[in-house]
Amino acid sequence: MANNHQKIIFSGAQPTGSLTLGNYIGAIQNWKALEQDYQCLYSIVDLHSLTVRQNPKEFRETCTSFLIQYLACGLDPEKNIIFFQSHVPQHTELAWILNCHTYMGELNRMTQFKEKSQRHKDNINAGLYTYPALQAADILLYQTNTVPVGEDQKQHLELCRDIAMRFNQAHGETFVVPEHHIPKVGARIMSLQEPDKKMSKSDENLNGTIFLMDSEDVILKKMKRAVTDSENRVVYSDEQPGIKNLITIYSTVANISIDEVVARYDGKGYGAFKKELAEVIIEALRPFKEKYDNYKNNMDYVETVYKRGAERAREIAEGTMKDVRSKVGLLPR
Ligand code: AQP
Repeated sequence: MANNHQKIIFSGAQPTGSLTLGNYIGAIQNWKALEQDYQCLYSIVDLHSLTVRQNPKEFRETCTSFLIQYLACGLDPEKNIIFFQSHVPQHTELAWILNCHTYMGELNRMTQFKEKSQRHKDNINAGLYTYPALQAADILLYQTNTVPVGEDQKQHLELCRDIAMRFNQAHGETFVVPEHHIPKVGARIMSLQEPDKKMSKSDENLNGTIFLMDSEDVILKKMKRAVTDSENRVVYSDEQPGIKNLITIYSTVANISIDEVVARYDGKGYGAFKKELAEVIIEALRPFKEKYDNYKNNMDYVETVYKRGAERAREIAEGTMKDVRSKVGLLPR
């Protein structure tokens, strides 16, 4: 359990497809940096993935693979609480109560709902619509102080804060009102094919997304095909969104400033830049791939990690739920 002075961090990713370089740069890379100073909870938010139809067998495999990918990214299960959202039933219990404190007008404004309902016209379900209330429950259950996320989650986080404040006002101080932590560089990694769209796990154009699990050859090919422009100058400018995105990726993965990247490739063409960027990514992902294979061969350990993680998470979550149930007037069990 967190000691009284330790701030709480919560974040998560949906287990659909496989983790992308966007997820890594926008979120997971920062999660790792926080584990020394904070009590961090990192969840695989499997219930959120059910807003899209899943094949049960494949979904179980994807969930397990996500947990292994978290570990392979270097998240330490001793320091952090790593768990599946569905293993902590308090998430859905609180989500219902928060649904009753969320207005339809607010949900109607969520851009992710609008985008996803465009993409899945045959399945615009109520879960997709009320997703932000479940996400608010994920965060508020743990009295989270800070949520490290990519730029795309900012709107949901603002709604989460509004729900927390509304609840506190109606029932008395119950939830910590969380802040978001959005990285200054890399908060929105764009598709390699359509640099005006964010890089996404579920993009049908696979060439737009680099997955952490991609082989070296695939990374090189995707990078070579990345959309740029005819300028052939490595310049960080809104006029050149494709190359701007690649410079951002270089800077965050190699951990050097944007200016340094630009200076390094001054006078060199896109060919050399893209090839070396692919090498930087491949190098950075090498330990990830080795660790992934090791964990994959040690499933007993992986199982212990998520079971222990859920136990620790349930203990904290139940503390909050006892208070919430009492505040809204439910009889003690
Ligand atoms: N392109 C991105 N750039 C920076 N950060 C990103 N994140 C996602 N895409 C980018 C951040 O990664 C964390 C986990 O995201 P998620 O699993 O909740 O999924 P998402 O935001 O819905 O991302 P996807 O890849 O687009 O998933 P699908 O295709 O399944 O909907 C979050 O902190 C997010 O900000």
